[in-house]
Amino acid sequence: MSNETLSNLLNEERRFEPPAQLAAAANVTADAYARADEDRLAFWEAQANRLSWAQPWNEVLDWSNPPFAKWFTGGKLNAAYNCVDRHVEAGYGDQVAIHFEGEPGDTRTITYADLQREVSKAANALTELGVRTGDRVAIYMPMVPETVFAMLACARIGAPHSVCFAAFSAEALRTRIEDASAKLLITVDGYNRRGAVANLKPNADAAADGATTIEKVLVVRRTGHEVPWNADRDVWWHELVDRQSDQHTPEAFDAEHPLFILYTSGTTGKPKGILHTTGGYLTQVAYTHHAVFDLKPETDVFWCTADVGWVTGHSYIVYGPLANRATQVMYEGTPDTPHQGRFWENIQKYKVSILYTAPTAIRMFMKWGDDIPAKFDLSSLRLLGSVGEPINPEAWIWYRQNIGAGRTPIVDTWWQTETGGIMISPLPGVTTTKPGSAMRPLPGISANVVDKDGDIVPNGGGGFLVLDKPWPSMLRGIWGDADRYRDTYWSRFAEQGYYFAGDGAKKDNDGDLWLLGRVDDIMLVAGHNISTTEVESALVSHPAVAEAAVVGAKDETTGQRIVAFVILRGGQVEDAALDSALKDHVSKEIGPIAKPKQIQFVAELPKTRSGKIMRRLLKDVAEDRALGDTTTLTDASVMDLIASKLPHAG
Ligand code: 6R9
Repeated sequence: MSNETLSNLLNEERRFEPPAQLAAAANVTADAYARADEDRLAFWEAQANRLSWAQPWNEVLDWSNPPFAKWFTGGKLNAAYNCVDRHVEAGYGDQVAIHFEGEPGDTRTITYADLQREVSKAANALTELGVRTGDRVAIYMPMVPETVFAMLACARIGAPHSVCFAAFSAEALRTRIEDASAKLLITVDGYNRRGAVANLKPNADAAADGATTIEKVLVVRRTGHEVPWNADRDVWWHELVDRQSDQHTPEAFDAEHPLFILYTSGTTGKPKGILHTTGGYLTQVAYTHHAVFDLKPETDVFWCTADVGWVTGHSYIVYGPLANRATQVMYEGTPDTPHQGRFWENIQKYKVSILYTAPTAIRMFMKWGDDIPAKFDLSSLRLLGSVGEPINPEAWIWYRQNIGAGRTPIVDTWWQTETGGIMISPLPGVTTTKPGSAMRPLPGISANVVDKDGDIVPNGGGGFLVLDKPWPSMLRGIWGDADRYRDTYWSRFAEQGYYFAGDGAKKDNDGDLWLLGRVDDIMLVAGHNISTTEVESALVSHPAVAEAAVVGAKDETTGQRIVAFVILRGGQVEDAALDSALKDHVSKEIGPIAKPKQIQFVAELPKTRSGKIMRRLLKDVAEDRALGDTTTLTDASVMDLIASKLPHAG
């Protein structure tokens, strides 16, 4: 990436120091970096000791067969025991684990003692259904507490779970079931979405019909509407689970026992089943949740708005927070049901103190307008987090001003399904933050930016983000495909032995990191590499713009030309004057080379269910071609709307 085109983000001069009060009582202080640098393995050993082990490990890290890591070899533990039972045994059974808020407004309060009973009953039920240690269980569930019970019940008996987003199709579910040869499918009759019932059972049935490995389908009753029923295969959760004993003795499993498989779609080819194991994964998610969110289990209320079917839900709704005895909010529905202030109403109602959400949501709130959050009491908030995409500096500032009252720190956390836990992030009590930067690797984590030859770039340079040392929650492979694991992540910089994350990044003059999006999305305009993130951030820094997605479309003269899809903030009018004002604004912010050739005003952007913009589809539209695979899209009709608005460029 050429430096001249990357000056925009690095001109960001605003700085935010940690609030003194937070810094004074922070869970993790600056010395953690030095301690971890001095002896990385001893550092992670100390973090592993935050958990309860049935048998201690012999070796912290076995890296004798890279890229296949083993952490805490010989150690034994049970993940569900660590997330539930030990808190009850320590006298915290009455502490609320989950405040569940259904979309229609129904609520459930689940204490740690309740959680222990529910997980134990579910574990007994799975055993009765014939699930044994090592068997795979597919979970096709929405945001309801039974999803957490089911995941922990699997962990408790050592049966790796494979959670599949409730919004995925029957076919997507079927391929995931088959790839993992799952024996049991756990699903739900339906769930509430946008004021209506989303019917899940027919999809689950279609997938189970096509997947020969499924023996039984366990069905949670959430909505109570009538569903098709196959008496040979289907079992109601309330009939089977409710009659089980609420006592269950957890067995300790090897630190490297598989905990779960989670599929990432990627852009091409069949989904990759990312494999995570028990000891290292739980160590890193517990530590990072403690360090990055500064959780005080006695007083904080944590809310991660991700879906549990995404890795963020696995690590920061289920395993990290519960290992740390958090009290958290779990919300079933969408942010605009029944009104656009629902998130803020939830925060006010449960006095949420730590909020973890995604840039896509933040930009949507910007679009809806500042007056909506202003109607609610958000004074309980003390820390805000972001994950999923680069956060544009203006969205960062909006978040801090409008949600955090200008006083809460923001932790922009970079990580992946493959990394299992947070890798790059500020520490809220230590780091002076820069809007738009994830700052630096956490204590015990090592990352760098290299050029195409794998040479480390100096401060001020840009290139590819790599992870140059193994970390405890790293993926242990792709389920059933060791070669693909090596090829995908370790072949690009094989000589150096680096893990290639697939993201572009820039190191500023202080050595802090700025993530620039997937390298596949980087545009090449008249010989210049331009990152989509930079142009999008420039557009979002214009007061009329809420959200932008930029793609490089084929162009005869310049190789690629920049096409921008722009969502305006509430009350703005799209006209020719604004069109040229936005082009000039980008030109001024970054340089004439980055000026979009074409701007298209749109109402929505195509996104995956986890909120990432699917630029690939926008590129199809910009290049006037039939759309590629749209199966991971939240709402496929969005593309028709966008395509119908774009004047065909030819
Ligand atoms: C946790 C999660 C991983 C990809 C990752 C990167 C993007 C995530 C980010 C970020 C910039 C951040 N990403 N967090 N980019 N800043 N704070 O999102 O996992 O769904 O596997 O996606 O998301 O491109 O490579 P996953």
